[in-house]
Order: sequence, then structure tokens, then C-alpha cells
Amino acid sequence: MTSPVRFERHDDVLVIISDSPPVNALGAGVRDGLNEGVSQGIADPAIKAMVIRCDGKTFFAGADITEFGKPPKGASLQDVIIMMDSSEKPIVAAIHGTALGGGCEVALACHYRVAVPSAVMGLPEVKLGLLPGAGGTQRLPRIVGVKAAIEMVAIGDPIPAKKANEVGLVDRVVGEDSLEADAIAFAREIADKKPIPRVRDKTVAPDPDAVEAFKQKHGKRMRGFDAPAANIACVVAASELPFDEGLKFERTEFMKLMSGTQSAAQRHLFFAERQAAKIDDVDPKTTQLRPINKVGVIGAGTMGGGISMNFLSAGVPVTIVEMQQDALDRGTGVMRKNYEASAAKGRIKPDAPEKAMGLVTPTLNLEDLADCDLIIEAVYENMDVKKELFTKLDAIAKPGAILATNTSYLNVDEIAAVTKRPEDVVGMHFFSPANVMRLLEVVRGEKTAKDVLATVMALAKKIKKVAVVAGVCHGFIGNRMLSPRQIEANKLLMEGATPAQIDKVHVEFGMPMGPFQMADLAGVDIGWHRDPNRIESIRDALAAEGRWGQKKSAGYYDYDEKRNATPSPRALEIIEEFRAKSNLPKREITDQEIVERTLYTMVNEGALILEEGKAQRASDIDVVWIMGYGWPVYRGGPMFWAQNEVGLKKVVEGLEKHGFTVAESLKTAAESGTALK
Ligand code: TC6
Repeated sequence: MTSPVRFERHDDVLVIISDSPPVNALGAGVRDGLNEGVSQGIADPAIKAMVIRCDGKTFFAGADITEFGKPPKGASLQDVIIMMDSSEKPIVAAIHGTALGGGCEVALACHYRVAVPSAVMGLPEVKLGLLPGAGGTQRLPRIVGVKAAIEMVAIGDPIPAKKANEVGLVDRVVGEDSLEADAIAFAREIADKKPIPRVRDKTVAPDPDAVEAFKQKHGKRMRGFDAPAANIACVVAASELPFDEGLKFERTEFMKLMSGTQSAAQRHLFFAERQAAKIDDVDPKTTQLRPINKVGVIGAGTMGGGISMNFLSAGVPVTIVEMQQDALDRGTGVMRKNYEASAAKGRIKPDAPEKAMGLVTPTLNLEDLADCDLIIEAVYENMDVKKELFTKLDAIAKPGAILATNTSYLNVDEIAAVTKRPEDVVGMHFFSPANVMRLLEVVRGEKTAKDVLATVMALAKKIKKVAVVAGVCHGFIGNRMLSPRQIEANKLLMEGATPAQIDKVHVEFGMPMGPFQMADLAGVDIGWHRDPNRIESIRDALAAEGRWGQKKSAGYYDYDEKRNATPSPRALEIIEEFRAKSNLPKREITDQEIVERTLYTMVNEGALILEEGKAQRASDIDVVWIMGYGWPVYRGGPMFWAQNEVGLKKVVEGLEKHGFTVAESLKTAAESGTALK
């Protein structure tokens, strides 16, 4: 097999070039090639310095994640790095694209680094539940200090070349189009400089205040995760231990993370996210996409406004339609305010709000959508309303325009059937707040054309969403799985559990909130028939007494003016009164029973969704629940959790114990020890 790494001599400089698409990940072949190249450079008396660079779109984007968990092959990254570091001839890393993870560690082990202005450098291992295990946690702080190093390893966001240059990570920013030539020239400049600067020879002062301040500031976002604390501990070790001992400490912590369930879950998510973009029977290479240069959004409420912002931020003009002028003004006003708030916080450029809002055409006239390439309706969730609207859109929209509904439950085929072009109709289910939440469920109707699907998937990427294809069924993937959880949570209340107990189990599991906290946030009155004489559930009883949740400072919980929740004696009384009427005996409910009945049932529903072909793969379900509903990233999504953390046998036993009908595919997978697909 030919090596992905080649060597080119430029007189006294040896250029070592990796060409391993798509991202020059440091797989065995690349590591062996680097090993060989650096060895040759060291051994050859005619060579004074070396340059390491990559072909293609990026410098090494990290270790090859697909190799993790498999038996080691080829030279280890650690050994290659130690050889580079020890070389008596200087090595220059020439960086473009993204120098990430192991790639950044290779650069740190080089004696000098040059980068093009568009390059970024970072150690994102924490996002995979890991830490930079090839000396990154020991070298980085020795260059940038403890405070900046912790930011980089425990959050994992990369920094641009200019910033890297300011903090000393990059020695020179070179020409965008002359990386190799500039790197070779730089190598000649420094070739005879002695001593060769080695990061390992530096020391870094401890900074306990910075460590503490970081933990205070980011404690909430790190809740439940193992990797951030391990990354921080390694950086602290770099400031307290000699280099070699620090390396050993890093290795031990790395191995702990690598063998744990969290990293396996986070790596699963990395690939699941990318897999979700693929549609089994649609080839993006041969499918001609429809051009989307203008989008129409119907409804300027919270949802319509949020949806519009996605396109505006991506530079796509939006025509936004409302029925009343005041609603239209309110809607566009909220959008502007949201943009201005982001600009004030420095999250977007100061002129971004003006730019985005300049792309909006507000109107009361549905006919103004005639020139739109994609029209998304975000109106009231009612089949008759949607059918009437789609009938009108069918008459207005230009031929080839994609007609999308943002429905979260309704039958997309039934909506499509009122048009003469059901092949152009698709579901685009955004999650609230639609300008923030990354998930987009793309609902594929029976007749949705393949190019419509491919276009919407590509567009999702453009507006930075993670799109998952779902089939038509009540609630699609996400809300359909929410349903058994809600049903069981309510039954558990009736049997003797409290809202606080059920929510606590969910929060300790890692969800941002439990089912009743969520109900209080969304509004206990949602879906209530508003008839105080018709009390059919605990929820009705609470709603009838005006306990509509956070907006009324009372729901399943009581709220103070800062919206802090405390268990509500009155809500508990209402629950007791309702329970007494049903004559159900009250009993002690264990936390385990709550897990089995509210979470195992979701897995069961997920298995049914797969059986019915409403999701393409189990990992798509995981993406939906992590991106759309706050399932803890470190548990990899419900299907991954069931298979890899709990075990399907145990899930099946738990479901059967409580009398649930278990999905056939779940039973079979549990019995045969195979994966749910
Ligand atoms: C590490 O380094 C640990 C070190 C410890 C040492 C002991 N490995 O994202 P895209 C694939 S941990 C294998 O769509 P983009 C990806 O699956 C690693 N494969 O492209 C996809 O395959 P598909 C630290 C990888 O242009 C294809 O490449 N590094 C890897 O939107 C294209 O990917 C990271 O965490 C990999 N490392 O973004 C960086 N990376 O076409 C991870 C990508 O078959 N990578 N693939 O679906 C990224 O963040 C992004 O891929 C990117 C490019 C920014 C490099």
C-alpha cells in the first residue's frame, strides 16, 4: 500500500507532506509516514531543517477517531511526537485549515509553527469525552499559561491563527496562498539558531485562582461530564510536575477516559451527527439540488421569527407573512431585539443586526410569497388551518417551490394531499427557540421528491442545523418518544410519586429538567379545554386552579420572583385530592422504577419507530434526543444508552416487569445480543 505521506527535498529543507483525505486524520499510515519522514530528515546530513504540512483542505484534524477502541497499529502518536521533539534539527509545522486534537499536538511538538491567516488551532478532545493524550495538556500551558490552556482544553473551542500568534502558539502568520514557500523560507531562517526551542524545556507557574474562577464560571455546563475535570487536572499537573511526570499523569487520565462509557457515547455522537445527514436512497452526488435564494415564512410568532432568523443569519432573504399588522410589527421587532442582544454580547458583529434585518420583507399578503423558493408555514397547530393554507399556497407558489410545514405532530401526507404537488411538500420541524436549537426533523412524506429532501438537508447544513430524516407518524421521532415518558410520569404521580421525585431522577440522569419542570416552563394550560367542570387529569386540576406554570408563578411547583422553584404544598394537595377520587392506592415508588417506566419506555418506542421505518437508523434517534431534548451528551442518546450502558436484556426485563408490550425488534436484539438498527 502506498503511504499517505511523501517527502520532498528543497535543498537543505525536507518537506514532509501528508495527503490523507478527507481531513488528514492521524491514522496508522500517516503516523508511520511521519515517523519515516522525520527519521530520514534526522539521518540525512544534507538536511538542516524540516517542514511538516498537509495537502487537501486541512492540516491534521486529529487522531483517527475510527481507530479508538481497536487494537493499536503502527507507530504510536506519542512515540512520533517524542522523536520530533527530540530532533536536533528544527521542525516547522506549516498549518492551514484546522490543526485539531492530535494535529495540534503534532504542531506543539514541532519547534516552530507558521500558519495561514484562515487556519485555526484547538484541542477539542473534551468534546469527545477525552483529553489531548499526546502531551497536549503538558505543552499547551507551557506556551499560553494555565488560564488560557484551561479555556482551550476544557471547553475545546479552537482559536484563529491571529489569536494563536498573539498568545505564542504560532510564530509567524504567513501568506494565505504561499504556505509551503513561506514555511521553507522560515525554516532556512531558523535552521542554525541554537538552542532549538523545545516546549518541554519551559515551565509554567501555577494559577489556582484561574482554575477556581473557571470552575465557578463553567460548573453548570460541565455538570455530569468526566472529561472537563480531567483536562483541568492535567493542566494543573503541568504547572506542578516536571514534564515527564506530567506526561505520565496525562496518560493515566487519558486511559481512564478512553475506557469509560462517556467517551464512547460522545464519539458515537460525533459519527451519528454526520451519519444523520445521509439519506439511504438519495445520492447527494447525483441529485440536482433546487436553488434556494429566497425563503418565505408564514407566522411571525416565536416559532416563525426564530425560523426566519436562521436564514437571515445565513444571508438568505426572507419574506415573512402575518395576518395582522401589529403581530407582524411585534414579530419583526422581537427578531431585531434578539439580534441586537447578540451583538451587545459580542456574539455577532456590530453591523450583523442591520444586515440581517435588511434582508426581511414583512407583509400581510400571502401572494408576496410567489417568488420564494421555499415556503415554511409556522401557524397554529390545527389540521384544518394547515390544509386551508396549503391549498392557498398551491395556487400562489411558483412551480418547483418547496412547501414545508413546521408541524410537530400532524400528518404531512394529509397536508400534502390538498395540493397538486405533494412531491414538493415536506416537513421541517424546528425546535424552540428555533434560532438556537440545532435540531431539525425533516419529515419525509410518502410522495416527497428526493431532490426536495436533498435540498432541505443541504440547506439545513447551511443554516448550521443538524437535520434528521423522520417518516410520517404522530409526533415523528422526538415528540412520539416524549409521549410514553409523559404518560408514565403522570401515572407515577397517581401512584404516589411526587413531581419533585420524578424530576430529580431525570435531572440526576443528566437532563436539563424533568417532565414536570418542563410542563411548568411550557405552560400547564397547554392543551387544556378551559372547562373547570371537566377535570380529567392532575394537569387539568392544576390548570383549573390557575396553576399554569412559571408564567403564573405556580404550577407543579411554586416560583419566586426570580423563577426559582420550590415543591408546592398546594400542588401536592391537588394531586392527593385527584388521586383520592380515583381510589388508587398510594405506594412507595423507587427511583429505579421511575427510570424503567419513563426512560425504558422511550427506548421501546424508539425500537417501534425503527421497526416501522420512521427513522433510518438508531443513531438518528440519539441525535434527535440529544440535539432537541437535552438528553445528556455523555449518555449518547436513548438507543446508545440502552444498548451500551444499561444492556438491552435489562431494558426488556424492566419493561416486562411493569407489563409493557415490548417491541419485537427490541426483544430479538436483546436475545441475540445484536444491535438495534
Ligand atoms: C484526538 O485527536 C485525540 C488525540 C489523543 C492522542 C492519543 N477521525 O466533519 P466533516 C471524518 S481526538 C476520523 O463532515 P467538515 C468525518 O467523520 C480528535 N474521521 O467535515 C467525515 O466522514 P464522512 C480531535 C474524521 O469539513 C469526514 O471526515 N479532533 C475525523 O465539516 C468529514 O468530516 C477532532 O475532534 C477524525 N478525527 O469539518 C476534530 N474528523 O464523510 C474532529 C473528521 O464519512 N473533526 N472525520 O461522514 C472535525 O471537527 C471536523 O471534521 C473538521 C472538518 C472541522 C475537521
